Amino acid sequence: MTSLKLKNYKHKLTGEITVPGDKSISHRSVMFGSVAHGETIVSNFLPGDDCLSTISCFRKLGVSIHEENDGLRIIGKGFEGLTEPNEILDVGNSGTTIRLLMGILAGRPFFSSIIGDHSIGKRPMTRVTEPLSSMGARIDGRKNAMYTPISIRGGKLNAIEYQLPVASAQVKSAIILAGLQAEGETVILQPAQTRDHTERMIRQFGGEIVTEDRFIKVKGGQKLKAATIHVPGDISSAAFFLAAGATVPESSIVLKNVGLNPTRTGMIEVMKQMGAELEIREYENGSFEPAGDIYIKSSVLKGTIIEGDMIPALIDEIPIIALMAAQADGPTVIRNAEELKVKETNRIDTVVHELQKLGAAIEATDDGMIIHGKSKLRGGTVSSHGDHRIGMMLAIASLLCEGEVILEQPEAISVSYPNFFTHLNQLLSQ
Ligand code: SPQ
Repeated sequence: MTSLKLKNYKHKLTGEITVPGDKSISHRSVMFGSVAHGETIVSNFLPGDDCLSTISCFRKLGVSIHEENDGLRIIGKGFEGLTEPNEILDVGNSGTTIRLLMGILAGRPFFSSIIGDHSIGKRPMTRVTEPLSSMGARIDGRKNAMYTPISIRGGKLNAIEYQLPVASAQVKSAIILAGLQAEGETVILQPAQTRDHTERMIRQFGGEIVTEDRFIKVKGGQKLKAATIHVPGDISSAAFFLAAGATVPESSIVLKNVGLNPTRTGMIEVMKQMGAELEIREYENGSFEPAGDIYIKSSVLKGTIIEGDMIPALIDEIPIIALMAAQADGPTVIRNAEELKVKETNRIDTVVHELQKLGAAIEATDDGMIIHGKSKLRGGTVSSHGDHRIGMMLAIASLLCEGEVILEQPEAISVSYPNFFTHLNQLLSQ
């Protein structure tokens, strides 16, 4: 196990960085490029471990994917161009890869088996295997297809009408991807709006999908056409530097080319609510995914309440929001975020335990946490527990700790932000 010593107490951050490509959009660009017809070009693709796992799975399914410059060239031959893999598909640490991949494989007339790492082996898959089985796929796996290893024998699918039991973009996307291959029209009702990258990408690949309020309708048998995709920067990666800029005294930084899809910008709304001094300059480039530059300065923050329909728009940012809240005046309450328990780690537990070790006044609740503001943070030994977002949150926490922080398992960060420490050092060195 590796560890990293971090000590930059209250060292201001200045300058600008361009955060790497969005992870959710990068995954989808490989998947849609693989099932469309023709040559898809992807630029600003995120070369994080999770997205590399997606590439590896689609190569095993017979797709030619070339890594060129900062992007990809994918030769798609339609859904029917995918071929039975003669190796096990390994999704590594990536929940997005396994769940969306199952949606695609559900409609393919061949056998595949899927595994992932230790963390994936603990994440619930029934939320996807159940609706896909009811569409006609034959799926099995450990504990009645709850966990990996999973096997799928796909084939002819029927459309379904399905009410999502959880607000999850991954479950929604898996059903949409199966729906594109099914007979009839699939109708999905979401309990709350979740990230809509799949819906936007279908249109970009020439497909049709209807989104009305919380209903989504997609017809089967559509033929997707290759596209050119520019991936904007990942707001979930920018989030770590937004929090650092707001909490470390005398900081002033610019984050360039950040994706500003309204289903992902919950953290920005929360920061405004907390009194952060930030400015957004959105580009007017007509892209299928909006983007812009974010300017952030150190700010006097106040506690807030985060709950209900806001949660899906900032679910991955809660670890770093918790750290920011520990520096704010007054308490912050986070509710209705039980989905955190089934991420790469149980993020309620890992956030609370690791921040407590550094001296934060934070407590776990059944569906979130309560963070008492203005905590004086000391140093200590903490761990990412193999979760990239916990690792990055703790690295930012070290900027606010009087003593040295030793971060165990920092390598997990390469799942979504391989050059995180290069960017951090760049902002600290100006
Ligand atoms: O891919 P993975 O491992 O599930 O990644 C995470 C993350 O923190 O990067 C969650 F752990 O992001 C999910 C996110 O939480 C990515 C995602 C997507 O691309 O569709 C949707 C969200 O998950 P869910 O379960 O709410 O649909």
